[in-house]
Amino acid sequence: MSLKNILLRTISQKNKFISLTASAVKVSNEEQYSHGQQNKNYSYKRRTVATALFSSVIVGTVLAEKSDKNKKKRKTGEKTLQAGEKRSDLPTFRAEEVGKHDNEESFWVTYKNGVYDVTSFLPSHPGGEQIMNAGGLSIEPFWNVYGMHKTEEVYALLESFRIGNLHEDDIVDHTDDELWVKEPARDKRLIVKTAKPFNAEIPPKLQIAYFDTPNELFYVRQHMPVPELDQSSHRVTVIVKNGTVRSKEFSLQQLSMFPKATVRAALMCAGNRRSEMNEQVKPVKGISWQGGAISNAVWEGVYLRDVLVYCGVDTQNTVGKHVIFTGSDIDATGVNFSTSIPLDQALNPNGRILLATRMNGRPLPPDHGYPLRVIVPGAPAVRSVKWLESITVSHDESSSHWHQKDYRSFNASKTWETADFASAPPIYSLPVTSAICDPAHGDTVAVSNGFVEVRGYAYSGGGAKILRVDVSPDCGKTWIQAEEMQSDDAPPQQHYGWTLWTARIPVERGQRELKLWAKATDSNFNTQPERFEDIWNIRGVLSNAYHKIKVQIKH
Ligand SMILES: Nc1nc2c(c(=O)[nH]1)N[C@H]1C(S)=C(S)[C@@H](COP(=O)(O)O)O[C@H]1N2
Ligand SMILES: [Mo]
Repeated sequence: MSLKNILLRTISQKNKFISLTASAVKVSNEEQYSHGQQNKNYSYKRRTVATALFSSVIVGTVLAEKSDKNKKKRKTGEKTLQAGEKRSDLPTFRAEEVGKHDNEESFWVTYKNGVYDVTSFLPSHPGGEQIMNAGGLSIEPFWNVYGMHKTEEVYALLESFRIGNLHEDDIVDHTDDELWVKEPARDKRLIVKTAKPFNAEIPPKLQIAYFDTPNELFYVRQHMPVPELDQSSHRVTVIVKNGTVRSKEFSLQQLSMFPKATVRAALMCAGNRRSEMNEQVKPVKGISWQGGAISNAVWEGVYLRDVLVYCGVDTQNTVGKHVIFTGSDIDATGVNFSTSIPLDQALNPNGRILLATRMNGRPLPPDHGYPLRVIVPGAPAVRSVKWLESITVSHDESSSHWHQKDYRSFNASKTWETADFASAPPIYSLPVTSAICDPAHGDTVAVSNGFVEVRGYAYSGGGAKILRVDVSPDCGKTWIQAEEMQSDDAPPQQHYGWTLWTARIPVERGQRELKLWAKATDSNFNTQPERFEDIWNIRGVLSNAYHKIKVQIKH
């Protein structure tokens, strides 16, 4: 096979690999601050890959030829530099420049600070064409998978091809790559906010294209790598702490003995629309979600309430008690993801809380909690713990970082210095919100019969239903009610799906620009606040002010 063909074949592989590895997006400092996931001590099993052959014979030969210089250095007592260490005698290259050298004519790779021209090594690479995947890139993520490279000899061989230093700003830390190589494949249409952990929103025009969001387009919010679980061996333990501690373990098979339950529920991250608060008022900490951290699905499983009652939970004395949900994903310090809700809320039949195994008629995808997750409809999605491992009824809330130091409510004057997380109320429900999905801010829109069509979603937490969506074409002087509303027919108190809406806005002849404001009203007759200023908070949660955009008009 010619190198050209190899290249063509490997380009698609390479793209796949890149999307799973470090390159694209780094976790923002804010997120690291709040979730501490930058530590490298994850206890995941190292991935071993048996596919690549590595012939020490060939390496030996090449080494003998190429590392003469190094040996001489050692003999003369000169300090030998570690592989990838910075060398002041060599020029500096930007990653962009290195990236151009990804073909058989000129083939460069990087390793830590080092830039290497390994073009002449290509024909003798023991792993054959595999090396083409690393063209113009760091070889670290690849060597983290193909661990047989991590020997003195290979490092020395690499160093013999050294031509320069990688610019400091372009050096990416790959030491934890192996945690991420098993991440599931993701739909390319998702808008990636951070790659590790994977956080992505659904593009607005796809949000309104389906009432129930296809599983592969459902927004994804991870704090850690996705754990690998199996539905046949998975167990969930229910622990009831009530003076004595009793616990019961359930396989998924055993769980399926409870009456089957189906609920249509949108999940919305408490940080949805955070970017608007961030841009319109002042900076907040957190992933800069636009309006795409909400999606809608039909979930199947069994009611949490039924399982708790079966396990002997006292349904009368509920005040002051909590239900802690723990997932299988663990952070750098070995702590499992966990959060809790009040027991009262967990037992409320209207709450329709599920232990769900299916999403839109299919098993849960790994990204959404396979094989088991909680769905707490109408609550911020953080309470819907994925990869559910245990359920604990306790006098205490979850002690986890995610429960204690995040997803709590503060007023607009609280700062990171003055905010007291311990006394701030945890967010267990969601306020009414809406967003315009089509057109997008800045779009040029066509007029048809004197109208512009505007489409979006609206949603409210706690089982409230959307009653009305209003759009203003003149900064609030007049409001036009959306005429088409698509929603689930569940009654108020139990209404957990979102509403998709369409409004028709009249425009004048010759009008070039249109400002649009959208707000929704729910079945409690709560409506969105106008300004982000009044609801600003340090974490940028519950960012539900009017959605305001501006578009150009084409007649
Ligand atoms: N085990 C576990 N559950 C979790 C999370 C997580 O990181 N680990 N993230 C939570 C948050 S903050 C959100 S917004 C939702 C996102 O659910 P989705 O990825 O299925 O959209 O999952 C919640 N459940
Ligand atoms: Mo979230």
